[in-house]
Amino acid sequence: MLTLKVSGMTCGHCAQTVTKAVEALPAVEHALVDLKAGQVMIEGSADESVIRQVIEDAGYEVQGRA
Ligand SMILES: [Cu+2]
Repeated sequence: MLTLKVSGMTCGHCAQTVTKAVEALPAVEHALVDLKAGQVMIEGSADESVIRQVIEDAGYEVQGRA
């Protein structure tokens, strides 16, 4: 499992947007956003760089691994 620190997620809508964007990747099995912690947990075999790009494209900033 990969956990990334993501800034800019402030509400349930943000969490849903990020979850949907990441789960749209075929190699991602499951994504879970922890709003309070500002983290996204990802299960699957997708490349970290691809996941980061998808989150950035959705309008949020990836700060690194949690
Ligand atoms: Cu929001």
